[in-house]
Amino acid sequence: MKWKKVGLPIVFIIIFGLGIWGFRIDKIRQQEEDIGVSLDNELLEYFISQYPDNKVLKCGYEDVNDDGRKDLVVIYYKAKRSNGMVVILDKGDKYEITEEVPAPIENQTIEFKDIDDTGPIEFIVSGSKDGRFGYAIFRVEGLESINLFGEGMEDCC
Ligand SMILES: [Ca+2]
Ligand SMILES: [Ca+2]
Repeated sequence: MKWKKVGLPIVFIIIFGLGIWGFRIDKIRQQEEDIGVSLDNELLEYFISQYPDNKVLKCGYEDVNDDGRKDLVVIYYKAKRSNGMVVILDKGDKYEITEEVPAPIENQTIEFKDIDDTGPIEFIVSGSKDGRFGYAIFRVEGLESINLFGEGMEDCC
C-alpha cells in the first residue's frame, strides 16, 4: 500500500524530467538549425578551441579546396557590429585556418555553388546591416578567401 503513495510523485518527476530533456533537445536542434551545422562537427569544435571568445553565427560545410575532405566556412561575432569569416580546412592530419575577411552583420547566409564548372566549389555569402543587403562570391585559394565578385558587401559588413 505504501508504494501507491510514493508512486504518483515519482510519475510526476519522470514526466517533468522528460519535459526538460525534450526542451534541451529542442534547443540543441534549434541552435544547429540556426548555425547550419551539427554542434559535434569536428571542424566546428576546432574553431571553438581556437576562437573561444567568438560566438559562431553561421557555418557551411563543404569541400572548398577540392581535396576530397569537407571544410567549414564559419561566420562569427568579433565585436559590436563587427563580424568575421574564416574557413577551417581539413588537411587530413591537421586543420588550417584561412585569413579572416569581414562578414555581414545580420541575416547571414552561406550557399555553395560551382559558378564556373571548374576547380573547387565557390560559396556565396550574403547578409545585411541596417536593412542594406550585400553579397559576395568567394573561392578559397591557398589560405585566402578570395572575393571574386560581389555587391554591397562594404554596406553590410
Ligand atoms: Ca577540403
Ligand atoms: Ca569553381
